[in-house]
Amino acid sequence: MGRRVELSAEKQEEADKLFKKEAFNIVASDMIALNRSVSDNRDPQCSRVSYPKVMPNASVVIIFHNEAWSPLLRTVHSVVNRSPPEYLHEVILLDDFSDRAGLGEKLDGYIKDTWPDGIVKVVRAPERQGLIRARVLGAKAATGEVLVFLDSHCECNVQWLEPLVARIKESRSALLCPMIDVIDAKAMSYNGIGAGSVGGFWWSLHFSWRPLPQRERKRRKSSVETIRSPTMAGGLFAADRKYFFEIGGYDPGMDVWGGENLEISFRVWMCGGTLEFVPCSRVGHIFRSSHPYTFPGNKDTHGLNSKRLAEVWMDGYKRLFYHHRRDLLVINPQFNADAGDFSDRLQLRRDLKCKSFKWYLENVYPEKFIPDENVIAYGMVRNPSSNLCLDTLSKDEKMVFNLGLYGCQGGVSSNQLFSLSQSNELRREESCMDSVGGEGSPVKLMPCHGSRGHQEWTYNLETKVIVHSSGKCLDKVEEKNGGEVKVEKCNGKDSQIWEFENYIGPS
Ligand code: UD2
Ligand code: MN
Repeated sequence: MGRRVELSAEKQEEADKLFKKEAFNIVASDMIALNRSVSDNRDPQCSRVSYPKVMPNASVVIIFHNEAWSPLLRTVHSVVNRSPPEYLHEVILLDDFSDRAGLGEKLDGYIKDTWPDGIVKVVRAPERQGLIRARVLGAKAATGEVLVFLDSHCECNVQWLEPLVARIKESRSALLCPMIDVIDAKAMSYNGIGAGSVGGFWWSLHFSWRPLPQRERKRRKSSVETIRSPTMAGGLFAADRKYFFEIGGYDPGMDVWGGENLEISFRVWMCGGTLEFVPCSRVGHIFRSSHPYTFPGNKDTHGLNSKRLAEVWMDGYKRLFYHHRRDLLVINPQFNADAGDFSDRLQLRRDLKCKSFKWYLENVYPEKFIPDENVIAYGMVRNPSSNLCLDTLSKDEKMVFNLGLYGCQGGVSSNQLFSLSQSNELRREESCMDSVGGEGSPVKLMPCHGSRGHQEWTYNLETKVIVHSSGKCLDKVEEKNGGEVKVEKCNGKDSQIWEFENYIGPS
């Protein structure tokens, strides 16, 4: 039933050792039945939905490179066992040139013995493709009406397939994601808590989970209705097979891992389709903290793939990506910033007559904060007497931490990019400067709450002081890199003087 695995001390030791290689607990996984059941954690409303008699059938494409045996086969068993045969056209196991023992003849033999009807097919890539081209190979081999992509370490929950194909029957231009449940990498328990309700992104072009937006709360009439999402995590989704290719499949110039999820998300919205999360379809996934495979040539494939997507889809907003990745801005052989030729993708965008990225931001992701648009000021926030600037000191911005100071970097460090918003927040993408207001209390960066109070700051252009809602002034503590800032009684001294790199003014 998806419960956690308890290991003896001895087995735990072995598991810890292997964890480094696999990035999940393979000892525990090997102890669990390949066809284990999981608890039905859907909204109770879901079991009362009735689906049409006739729905499109699906090819489930599972790509893998050197995946461990038990998670791979548990994925396949869960697909076959929990999909109604009339809608499961085939399962395609696309082997992206694995060289791990057991994934060759042994796998072929197991599949032939277990599913003699041929429902599960193995297709092998002649050389390493990376996950993006591997998925396209799998999709080309598929003949079902719908494509469903899965990672090779998933477990499908009860009735996972029906709501996906039912929605595609209604809307062929919808890309549909099941809700992703977490299979704990250590205990291998199937936990019904997905990380968030919809997908977003950071301007560094990493994916983020977001809470359910207000507008979706309003729009949806019931909890079983699909949720429109600006982006997807990438691995688990369904699409009408023909539509998937009509809108350009994937960018074949993208290597190994990363970026393709945002690329297809922006593309489907901008080119007339939708991206929807399906609450009644749930699939577990083992979230691993590192990649248990090689990156040929040691390339930063996430960076290079993201550069391609920024160049093709983001119009002028690509500047915000390059602010985080100046190293990718110029083609410098030393930094390996050559993302290759993407003229075919630009042509695709023209052929499909896709809308602008500005349209996407305004209509699909209106809550996305744009650091240099509709703001009072942005850029470095500099204390002139010391030439120190406000700086995140590279801390994890999903956490709460004390804001720091660092020598001003002339605009080349994204850690020093701050905005003074129209609602008087001093902020980053998601986090705001926050002070409880007591004299000498430190200033923290924490999630923006949007209701002013501790997060309200006003800038006085004449006196160059930043005044907190408590009436106190932003003050630097010590004149050194890594020093902190605090609020103090306003005194007009040099330590309370701040200049914004770009001042636009209130609108
Ligand atoms: C997430 C996605 C993943 C992909 C990635 C961004 C989820 C749950 N997972 O990372 O699907 O979109 O973000 O690129 O949304 N693989 C190959 N060839 C390779 C490398 C990987 O076939 O060269 C396979 C791998 O065996 C796995 C799948 O691709 O089945 C995804 O790789 P991952 O699980 O390492 O990615 P993940 O979940 O960290
Ligand atoms: Mn994965």
